[in-house]
Amino acid sequence: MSELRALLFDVDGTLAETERDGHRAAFNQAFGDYRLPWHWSERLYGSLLRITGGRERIAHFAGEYHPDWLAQADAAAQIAAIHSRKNQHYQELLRNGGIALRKGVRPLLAQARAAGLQLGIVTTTSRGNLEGLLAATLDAETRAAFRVCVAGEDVARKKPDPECYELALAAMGLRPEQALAVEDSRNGLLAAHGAGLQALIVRSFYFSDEDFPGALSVVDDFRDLNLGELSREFERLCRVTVSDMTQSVGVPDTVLVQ
Ligand code: XBP
Ligand code: MG
Repeated sequence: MSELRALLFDVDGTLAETERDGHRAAFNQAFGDYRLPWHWSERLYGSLLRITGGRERIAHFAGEYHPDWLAQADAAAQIAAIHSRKNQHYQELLRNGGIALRKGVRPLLAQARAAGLQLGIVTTTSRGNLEGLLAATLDAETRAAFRVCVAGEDVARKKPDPECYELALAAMGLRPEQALAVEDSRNGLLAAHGAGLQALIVRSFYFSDEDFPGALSVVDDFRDLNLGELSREFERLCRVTVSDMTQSVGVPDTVLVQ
């Protein structure tokens, strides 16, 4: 038996519905800026979400649909430039208040803090996007409560690789059986499980029909959650497979927001 000490939140799809009208729209704007005749429809974007990371997603799409373009000598540099432009568009949207937190997120954060749980963020998106979302949606005190934030730049391998969760646990000084991941995607679930964490799934627009084998619980809405019940279920099911590895890993400065 182990006690729940921390909640680790995924961002895209979980804290906010950022993908369809946020990242996707920004990718399309960037394609236009670079005069590429590419357009990611809602449906196509859903299938591209299997590839985590914006640069990786562009490269995968080009390989599938425009292999001649990808064969150019400077394709990697072009992808980096397109991705950077996409993030500028996305962050402008955030500054303009274009993306809200999902309903029920704020009360859950308040309940978790009142219950003495630590909070962390484990995302595949770029750090600037994460900071832009938090700045646009949360007050400074709540932002400061996220002591550990792991972003896409902090890892060598993105979700479904468990590296991001391992890094967060190490930074918080926690063992896997002391933290619960809050995710919306299969890749996120795999990353959490790979690091030995249990995961709560809150279904999002793009993963509404997905199977989530082994999840602690799958709900449609944050407002369906009861933190007390969740903690009890967590503690009942928690595997007691303690890994000392997480306590001996150093904490890179880049992982800490403050
Ligand atoms: C989200 C992602 C990201 C975003 C785009 O993962 O896979 O790639 O779609 O962000 P998570 P970038 O739900 O784990 O946050 O373009 O900055 O990669
Ligand atoms: Mg997600």
